[in-house]
Amino acid sequence: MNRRVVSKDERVHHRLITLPFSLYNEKARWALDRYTVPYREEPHMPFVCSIAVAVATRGRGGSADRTSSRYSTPVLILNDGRILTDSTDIVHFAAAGDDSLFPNAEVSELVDHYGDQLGPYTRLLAYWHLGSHPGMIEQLAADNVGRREAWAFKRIVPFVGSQLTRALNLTESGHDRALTRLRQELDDTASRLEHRNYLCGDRFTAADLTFAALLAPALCLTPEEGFGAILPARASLDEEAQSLIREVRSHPAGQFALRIYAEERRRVVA
Ligand SMILES: N[C@@H](CCC(=O)N[C@@H](CS)C(=O)NCC(=O)O)C(=O)O
Repeated sequence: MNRRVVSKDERVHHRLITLPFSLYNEKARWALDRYTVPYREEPHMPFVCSIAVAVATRGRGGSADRTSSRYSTPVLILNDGRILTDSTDIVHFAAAGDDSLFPNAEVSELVDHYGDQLGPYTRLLAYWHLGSHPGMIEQLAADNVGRREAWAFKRIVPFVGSQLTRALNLTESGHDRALTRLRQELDDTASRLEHRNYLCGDRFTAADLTFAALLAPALCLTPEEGFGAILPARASLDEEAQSLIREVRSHPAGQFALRIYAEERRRVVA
């Protein structure tokens, strides 16, 4: 899949280092696409993406937070040398000049809330199910990163698997807690939406973008639905994973995220 060439003008592109199928990366990519920021994506697999970040930032990385390490993605290397190492910073950068994406503190608080309270749990559930499907992470590599990296990644899958298990607490109790937290966030989000069309009122904001992007793996969105990378085909998943996806897709908050993708993921704001 060739997603590297976004800008026609090679002189002005920024570099976006990603873990392509990751939710925080999708959030950043969505904002850059929306505001037609010229960038070239450099997609990498787990672990490899951290090395790419270390190299691009000359070892400095960004700052760790509750959900990530100093070497997490997305990282946007601007063509003037500045480096943005957090998805929310990248969304702010992309939307600069358009106040409608971050109109007030409520929106910013909700963006942070979903970053802390939704993203880590959809991510854990996605890796949990990935781990129970032999060969699937290799297929993700084949579908989303360069051929050479996909080939090399196959050789380090066991090592990356054990790193992910440790870093994300991929245990039975971690899984159960993630499921409980995901369901809680879905219910809370649906309550917010009872009397409004968007999470913070009557207009699309960064809160809607963040919620939809961070829920994307649990919806198992396709490129046709607007997702900017390739997730496993739903039909290739076992019944437990498919049933979770059905549950999320039919939940009012999941329905909302699907609507936001359909209406806003390909919208371009001049
Ligand atoms: N708060 C960060 C979270 C980013 C994050 O957790 N990225 C993950 C991918 S989903 C990652 O790169 N993990 C590898 C690592 O942290 O070393 C953001 O919003 O940018």
